[in-house]
Amino acid sequence: MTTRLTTAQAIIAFLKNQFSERDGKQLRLFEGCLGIFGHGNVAGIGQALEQDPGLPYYLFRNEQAMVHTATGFAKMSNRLRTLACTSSIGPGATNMITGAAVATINRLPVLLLPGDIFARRNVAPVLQQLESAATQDISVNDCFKPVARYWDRIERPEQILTALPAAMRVLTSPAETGAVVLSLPQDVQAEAFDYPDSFLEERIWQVARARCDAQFLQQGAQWIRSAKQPLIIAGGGVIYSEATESLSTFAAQTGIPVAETQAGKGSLPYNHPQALGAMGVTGTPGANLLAREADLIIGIGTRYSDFTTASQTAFQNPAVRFININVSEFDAGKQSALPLVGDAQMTLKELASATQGVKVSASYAECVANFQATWEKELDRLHNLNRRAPISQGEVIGIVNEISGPRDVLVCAAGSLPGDLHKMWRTRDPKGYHLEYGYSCMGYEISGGLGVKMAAPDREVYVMVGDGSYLMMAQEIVTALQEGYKLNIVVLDNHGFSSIGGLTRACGNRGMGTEYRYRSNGKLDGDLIPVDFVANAKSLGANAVRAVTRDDLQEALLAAKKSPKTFVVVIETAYDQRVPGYESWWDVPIAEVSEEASVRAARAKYAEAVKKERVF
Ligand SMILES: Cc1ncc(C[n+]2csc(CCOP(=O)(O)OP(=O)(O)O)c2C)c(N)n1
Ligand SMILES: [Mg+2]
Repeated sequence: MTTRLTTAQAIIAFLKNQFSERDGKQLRLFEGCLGIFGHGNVAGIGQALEQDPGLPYYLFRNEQAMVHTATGFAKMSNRLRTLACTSSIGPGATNMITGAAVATINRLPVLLLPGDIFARRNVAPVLQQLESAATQDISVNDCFKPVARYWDRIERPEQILTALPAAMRVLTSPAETGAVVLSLPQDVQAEAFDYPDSFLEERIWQVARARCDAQFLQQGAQWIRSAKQPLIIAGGGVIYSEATESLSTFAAQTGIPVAETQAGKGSLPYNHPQALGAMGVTGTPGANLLAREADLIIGIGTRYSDFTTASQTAFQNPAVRFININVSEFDAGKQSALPLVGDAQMTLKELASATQGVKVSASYAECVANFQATWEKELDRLHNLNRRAPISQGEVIGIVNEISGPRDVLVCAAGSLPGDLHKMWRTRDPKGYHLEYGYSCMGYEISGGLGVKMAAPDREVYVMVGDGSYLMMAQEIVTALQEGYKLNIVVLDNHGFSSIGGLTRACGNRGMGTEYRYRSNGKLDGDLIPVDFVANAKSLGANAVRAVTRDDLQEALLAAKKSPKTFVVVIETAYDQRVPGYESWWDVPIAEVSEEASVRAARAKYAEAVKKERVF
């Protein structure tokens, strides 16, 4: 039996019938399709979506942003469901490339359906077509290739019979997932074919809990037994695998302390006895000092980014060894580790039974407890840093943290906030801390936050966003209002790039181009440019207020909590009242020669620091 459908109609009919299943729990793989129509998709995918409301359609304002929303949705759903994204050809398509990179780098599933130039070719060059004198087999959509985990161009309607299942396999594979791109030539979208009915039936994609090699597991248990100062680094994989309880049990049973990466934050509640806080460049003193001395690092679901390894200076014990628990063989092999290639939850359970009776020394346990207590005191100091307007970013974080509920979600991505949040946010729920820090993409905050809210409408979502990121991408506030998804957005206005301004000064420079100032006498160092973020947010339809003091901020956040619609709180923060770094370093190469003495001094310090970088 077959049904005659256009390629686009068949794609939509197929997508609405896909499910994921893990631990016996079934979810619709695609909760909807986000999009912006143009001539490259409106008559194909657009026609199919209008005809078949089985896959709900959400109109967005910017294609990059809609991919962020899909990514936020997938991350909040522990990669068990996502959203599809449709764009027109040309600029609509290439606007999604940054979004695809975010998804792939963070190992999060999104399905992108960019329109493409005619497969038929006779009318080329069509509007928005990139031409090549060397081949007719190229379009701007080829730019997706390096940022996609699966990329395909559908030049005949029957190709989706094999392309779609391949795409679904990648999306639902914990080890391979990322952006999947199916390029859809405008003419092929509208072409009809007799699709077998079996192709369009419900399919359930089982998400496996892979077990690691039994012998490797025994070897890992042996290494743990003989370790004197072991440390766990918990990455995003712990949370995606829903392994937080297994980790909590394993840490409590063995006494091994746990440091968290940005994606792994929330693996343990902040007050768990083995929780050491944040690892790496944006880390806490306890995590970084113990990492430096550790003889065994157990990395779970981490990709060991330079922020985690402090540019490979974090682990200084000459005898340090690594055990990596990871679904991806690629990540498991990093740091020359003993690779336990398997699901985090499953492997942690097996490791817990293989290490029965193992316990860290009393002095090591005491050291962990002391670090915890000292850090709580430091947090109190940071929460009360300035007390006068403009208040510090740390104070804003403390107040938002206090007012948010235990199940609410904090969303952030770029600027100086991620580093401060990583250290300071007291996470109480495994899904309570949502940082896009694989790509740290300015503009993810509000659009990604919308995806979080779509995935968990029963939780309050707190988007913390710098003025720079807000100015880059705030337009999805309109989409949030359109769909009735309420966001609490806190805009921290420090008149520019506090993060990069600090960085360039640390490199011996004077901060050129990192503050929002008028050009004056040929330089960008005139008066500050006043931007009325409250008026801006109101003009989009949101509720918005300006807070100046700590009390204002508290009051505004309480009003936001009660508000049924998206609420924006704008607060000016001190540009240079910053949370310091603790016991870590980040490799940002400094000019080897310069006329500036300050740059030469910074270079000399850099040349010393870089010597600590290790190759494993
Ligand atoms: C899309 C994008 N462009 C550039 C950067 C580099 N970058 C990182 S932080 C930053 C400044 C962010 O400014 P703001 O949002 O105001 O945060 P602040 O640094 O003031 O905390 C820039 C330009 C980036 N991460 N993403
Ligand atoms: Mg700023």
